[in-house]
Amino acid sequence: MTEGHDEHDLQHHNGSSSVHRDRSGTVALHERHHRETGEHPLDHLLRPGRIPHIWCTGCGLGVVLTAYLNGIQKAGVDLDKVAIVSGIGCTGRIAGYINLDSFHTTHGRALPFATGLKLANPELKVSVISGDGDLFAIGGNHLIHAARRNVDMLVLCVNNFNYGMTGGQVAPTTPVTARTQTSPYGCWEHPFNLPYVAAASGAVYVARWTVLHARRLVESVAEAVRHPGFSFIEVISQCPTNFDRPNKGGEGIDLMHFYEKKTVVKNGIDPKEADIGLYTPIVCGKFVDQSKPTYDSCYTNMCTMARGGKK
Ligand SMILES: Cc1ncc(C[n+]2csc(CCOP(=O)(O)OP(=O)(O)O)c2C)c(N)n1
Ligand code: SF4
Ligand SMILES: [Mg+2]
Repeated sequence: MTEGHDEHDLQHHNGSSSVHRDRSGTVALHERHHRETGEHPLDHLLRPGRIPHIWCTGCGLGVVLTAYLNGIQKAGVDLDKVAIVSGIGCTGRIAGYINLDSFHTTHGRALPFATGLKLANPELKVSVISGDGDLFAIGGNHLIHAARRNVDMLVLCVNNFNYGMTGGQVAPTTPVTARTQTSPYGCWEHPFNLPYVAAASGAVYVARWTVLHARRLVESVAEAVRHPGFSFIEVISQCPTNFDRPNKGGEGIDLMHFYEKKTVVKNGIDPKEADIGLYTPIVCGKFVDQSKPTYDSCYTNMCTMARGGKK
């Protein structure tokens, strides 16, 4: 993928597609629509005008998109009140393919944009969907502070261990010894363990899945969207073009087999035990699920207090 597709870094897609869009959120209606029209049950949530997509053969991002759409429907929230925000990258393209209010913002700035949306309109259910580089390199500062403040939103981070869109540079998630365009002899930097960073920063819901765990990811998205506060889900996904090729990890299907063999689900463990190496076993699961007051509710209370109790 090249960044040439990003001539408009900031785009607002507000649902102008002519595809039938069922706002009721009920699966039964979607299935009937599918039977009657022959469309895929998720077509009403996609923008056919933006297809064909830019993703490479064997990339895991299609699974993430499908799982998110199924999860947000399963959450049972009003789809008119859902806002999706992304930064820049192959992952960031997800926002533009979804036929809901979606914003493709600048690199690393999805979280401040999403925080502003939420504060201006607390009724919104905000989801940020972006890559490991976008959220933990250029946007790392925003990530830790949004988690610390417990802003009510879901952050879905696709970790493919590199900057996929720009040709496969080293990222803060690249495992030690992994070869990338900018670490041709092997990465020697210590990578972040993303669930550990999110949890230590204050996230109230933290989970990790791979693209093989599509059903668990759907459940997790539905649960996290309903969970008040800052929810963080990491999805490990292959990048057969730019990461797995130099590291001889194989094609997309080989990586799916790898996830099948090498992942272990350990719900409830301390996320600091969930480090990842280069093609070493991956611990998945829901690691954190707790409650604390959200930034937006505290802010609203403080405003009420400052007005002498008037709402
Ligand atoms: C301010 C700024 N710096 C750098 C870039 C170039 N850039 C675009 S996407 C990207 C990396 C994306 O990596 P990641 O977030 O991991 O997403 P992926 O493509 O791997 O899904 C970079 C560095 C940019 N668009 N804007
Ligand atoms: S395989 Fe890599 S470069 Fe290709 S679309 Fe997926 S993340 Fe981007
Ligand atoms: Mg990436």
